[in-house]
Amino acid sequence: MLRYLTAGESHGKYLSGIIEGFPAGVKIDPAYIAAQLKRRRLAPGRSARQAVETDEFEIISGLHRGATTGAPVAVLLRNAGRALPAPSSLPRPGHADLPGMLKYGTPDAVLIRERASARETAMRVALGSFALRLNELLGIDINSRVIALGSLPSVTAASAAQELLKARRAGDTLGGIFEVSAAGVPAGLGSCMQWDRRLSSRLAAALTGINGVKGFEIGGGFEAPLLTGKEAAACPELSGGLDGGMTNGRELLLRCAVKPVPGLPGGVPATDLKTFRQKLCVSKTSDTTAVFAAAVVGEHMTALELAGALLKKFGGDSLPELKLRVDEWRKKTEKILRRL
Ligand code: EPS
Repeated sequence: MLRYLTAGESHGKYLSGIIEGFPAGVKIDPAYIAAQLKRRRLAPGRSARQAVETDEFEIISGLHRGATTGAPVAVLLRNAGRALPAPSSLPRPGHADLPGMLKYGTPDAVLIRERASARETAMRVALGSFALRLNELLGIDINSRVIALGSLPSVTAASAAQELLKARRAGDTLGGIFEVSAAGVPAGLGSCMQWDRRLSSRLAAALTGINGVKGFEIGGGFEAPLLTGKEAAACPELSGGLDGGMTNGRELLLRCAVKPVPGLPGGVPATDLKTFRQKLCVSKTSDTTAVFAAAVVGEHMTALELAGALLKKFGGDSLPELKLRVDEWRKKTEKILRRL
C-alpha cells in the first residue's frame, strides 16, 4: 500500500512529507523534483510570495545514489517567506478560517490559515514527483492544461496573461478549469467490487482535496447527461478512461473547477469574532488565480493515486519486478483490447 503524509505550516520553518510503500530502484534526479516544484511555484497568476520562495528541499531518507531503496522517502522543504502573521480574530470569508476556528476552538484565524494555505501543496508536488517518475518509467504519460480562465472561452499563454493582468489591475481574482490526462494507463486498475476501491472515488478524493477545487468531472461527466443513450454510445471517449471504477485502457481524462481566489487586495467585508463588528478583510498575499498552480498539483495527485493503484494490482517491491508484471499484463490485455 502506498501512503503519504505532509506536515508544516505556510510560514513555519519547513514543510515535511513522507511517502511510504514506494518501490526500490526508481532512479530520480533531485533536478527533476526541483523542476516540478518550479512549475507549480512559477505558474501564471501567482502572488508576490512566489518571488521570495525558492522551494529549496532535501531528501533525508529513502534515496541512495540517485535511486529509491524501498524505505520511506522523507522530504524537507524550506519556507523562505517565514514571517508568521500577527494573530487575527477576523476569519477571511471563503477560506478555511471560520469553520477551522469553530472546529479547533481557537480565537486566532492565523493558526487555521497557516495549515490550510495552499503552500502545503508544494510538498504534495515534491512527494508526487516520485510517483510521476514511477508512472513515466512504466510508460504512463501524465499531463495537465488549463482549459478555462475567468470568462475566457479558450486559454492560450497570451490570452491568459492578458486576462490575469486585467483582473490584477481591477483588484480582482479569477477561477478556472484544469484538465489532467494520463495516457498509457493499463486496463483494470481500481475495482468495481466496493465503492471505496473504485479508482474514480480515489481520484475524486485526491483532486477535490486540492485547495480551491469545487467541481470534478471524469471524461464527459457533465456533458454526457445532455445526450441520449444512443448518442452517448457513439462516443466511448466520454468514459474518460474509467468504467465501473476501473481503468478501461483508454486515456484517463479528469477535470477540476477551481473557484476564484476569495482573498481580494481591495478587501471583502468580514465579521471580527472578538467584537462581532464588520471590518474590511484585505488580502495582500493572495494569488490572482490558483488554477495554473492547481493544475500542476493535479498531475501529481493523479500520479500518486495511479502509483497506488498500480502497486495494489501488480505488487512488487522494486521497479524491475513491478515493470515485468505490468508489461506482461499489458501484453495480455492489449491483445484483447486491440480486437474490439
Ligand atoms: C495562499 C495564500 C498565500 C499564497 C499561498 C496560498 O500564502 P500565505 O497567505 O500563506 O502567505 O502565497 O501560496 C503559497 C505560498 C504557495 O507556495 O503556493 C492561500 O491562502 O491558499
